[in-house]
Amino acid sequence: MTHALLVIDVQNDFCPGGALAVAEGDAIVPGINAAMNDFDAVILTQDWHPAGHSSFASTHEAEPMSMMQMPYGPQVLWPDHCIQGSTGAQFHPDLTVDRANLIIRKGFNPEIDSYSAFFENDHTTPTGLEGYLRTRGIDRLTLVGLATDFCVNYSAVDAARLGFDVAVRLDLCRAIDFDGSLDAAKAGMTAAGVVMR
Ligand code: VGL
Ligand code: ZN
Repeated sequence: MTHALLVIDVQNDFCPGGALAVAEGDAIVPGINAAMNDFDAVILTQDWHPAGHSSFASTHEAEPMSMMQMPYGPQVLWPDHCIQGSTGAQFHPDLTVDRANLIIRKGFNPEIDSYSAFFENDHTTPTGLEGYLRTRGIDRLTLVGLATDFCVNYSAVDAARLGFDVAVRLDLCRAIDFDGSLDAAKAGMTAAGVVMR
C-alpha cells in the first residue's frame, strides 16, 4: 500500500495566541515533524478564507460560536480566522513545510465553509485531493492536526467513505471540543470505519 500523512490545518490561528486557538494546538508540531519520515507522501491542508467569509460570525453581526442555517445545512459561526495572506493563516513556524509534496487550500469559496480536505461543507464540491491521491496510487491515509472534532473529523470520514484505508493519530491531534463535538466526532469516525489510535 502507498501511505500518505495528511496534516490538517496546523496554522497559527489554531494555535495558542491565534484567532481560533485550540488548547495545546502547538504541542503536536514536533511529533508531526517526526512522523513525516515514515510516509510515502506528506500532504498539508491550509484553511484559507477570504475576508468576510460566510462562516465568520462578524459577517452576520452574530456571536462567535452561534449556529446559522446555511443553504447546505447548519454552520457554526466562527471568529474571523485564517484570512488569506494573514499571519494567522500561515503554518506554525516550526512545522516542516519543506517536506510537503502537496499543500491543499480550502474554504476559499466565500459562500461555503470547507472543513473536509475532500469536499466543501455542501458535501458535493470537491477540493481535488481525491484525484491527487488516486493518480499517485495512494490508498492509505493517516491524519493528524487541528482540530480533531472539525477538520480532522470531516476529512477522515470523507476519506473512509471514498474507500481509503484511514487512521487518525489522536496523540497528534487537538480538539476544539465545543458543545459535545469531540465525543460526536469520535462516534462518527468509528461508524465510518476510521481507526483511531
Ligand atoms: C477548522 C473551524 C473552522 C478546523 C477550520 O481546522 O478544524 N475549524 N475552520
Ligand atoms: Zn475555517
